[in-house]
Amino acid sequence: MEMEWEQGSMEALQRTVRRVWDRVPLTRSKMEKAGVTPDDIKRPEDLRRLPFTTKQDMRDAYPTGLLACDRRELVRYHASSGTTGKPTVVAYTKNDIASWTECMANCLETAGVTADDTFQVILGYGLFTGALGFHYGAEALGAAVVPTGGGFTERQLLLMEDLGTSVLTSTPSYALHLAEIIRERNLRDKFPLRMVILGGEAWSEAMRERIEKELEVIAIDSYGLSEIIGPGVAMECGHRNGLHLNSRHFLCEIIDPVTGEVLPDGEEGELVITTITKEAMPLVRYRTRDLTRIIPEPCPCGRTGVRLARVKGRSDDMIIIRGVNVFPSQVEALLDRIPGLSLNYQLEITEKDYLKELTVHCESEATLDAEASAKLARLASKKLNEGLGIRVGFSLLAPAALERSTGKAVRIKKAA
Ligand code: DLL
Repeated sequence: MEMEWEQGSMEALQRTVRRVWDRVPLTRSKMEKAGVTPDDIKRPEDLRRLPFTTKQDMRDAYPTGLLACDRRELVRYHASSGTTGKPTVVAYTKNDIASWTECMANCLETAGVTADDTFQVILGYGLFTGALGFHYGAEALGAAVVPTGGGFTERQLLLMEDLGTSVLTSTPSYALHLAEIIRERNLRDKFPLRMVILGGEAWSEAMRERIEKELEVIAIDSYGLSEIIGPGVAMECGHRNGLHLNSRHFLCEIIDPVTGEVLPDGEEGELVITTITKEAMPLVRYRTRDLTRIIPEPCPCGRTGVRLARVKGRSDDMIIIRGVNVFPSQVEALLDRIPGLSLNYQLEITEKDYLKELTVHCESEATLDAEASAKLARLASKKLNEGLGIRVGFSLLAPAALERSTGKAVRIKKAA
């Protein structure tokens, strides 16, 4: 299969490979093991000769072992929550922030945002890449940004009305929650909202339809991940039938998650991304663990680059609650620090008012009386909320209440 690349992509890939070879020992030693050097990368097919970079590599290199620049060139850090209590840290140079801004501005233009829009950012500001990515991109495009951040529904509604918000970005679950309230209170006529840009978690076509109908808007899918840059990796156009990859900055492949073989266009597998413009933390063949496929047919909008189907979900067990990533093992590490709790636990995910909620069920080590149980449950609840940074439910179980597994434990409780 002949790969179609943008002009300049080959040179950009060669520069990136040379950069990690020269500056990132971990990646260089993987390349040496794979028997490939920067000089071997001459044609698009040679991309496949390069070793994968994995989430485990990011963990092993915590916090900045994959840096490919001098520390003094850094201007920003972001982080996403990790499995062992340690987050995955990502870093940016000035040029990286400029590329990211360009990526986001491109993406927003693809979605149909213009300088005339008032753009409300309903995503978390802070270590999460979501809000600041959209923020910079929308400003660069000339839109008027309203940086409300996540939550505080009443204030969101107030500012949407008073400032005339025409486009907002949030997670799909929050957008649906907002839509419900707007309908209940009959507020739809109060603002000129015309578009919502949604991402950060997997969502279905059914969810899109509901949001579009409820809010009388178009809902655009937006994809990205911190390790690669944040949001701004790929975005849908107004046709809403696949995500246009930002091909000037990223190369993508779809692989069989088990064998690692590159799959032909159209087949579903794990998305692998190579960054070709990043300076601080360029990643070669990063295994995203996200499942999708390349849509081979051209988009009616006329854009010719790579188009990805909606990301179906992750190939592993990550749970995303209100845009925040939660891993079972991360919960485990927190439970482990609470005296009196066993490590026999299960996570239950429910949906309330279209928002995902997480409940942690965990056994106590010993049989406790009512007062001691209540005290332990309160402590566990507090520690979990603090440790995860989101509100979670907690239920204390008696010893041996959960079914034991002979193989891997079932950490995610099946719906009844
Ligand atoms: O969620 C970046 C982002 C923020 C993208 C806002 C779009 C909008 P992380 O916290 O590192 O970064 O989580 C990245 O979230 O690997 C996917 O599993 C999932 N994800 C992100 N966007 C989508 C989407 C941000 N549109 C991880 N559809 C990714 C499905 C998505 N899953």
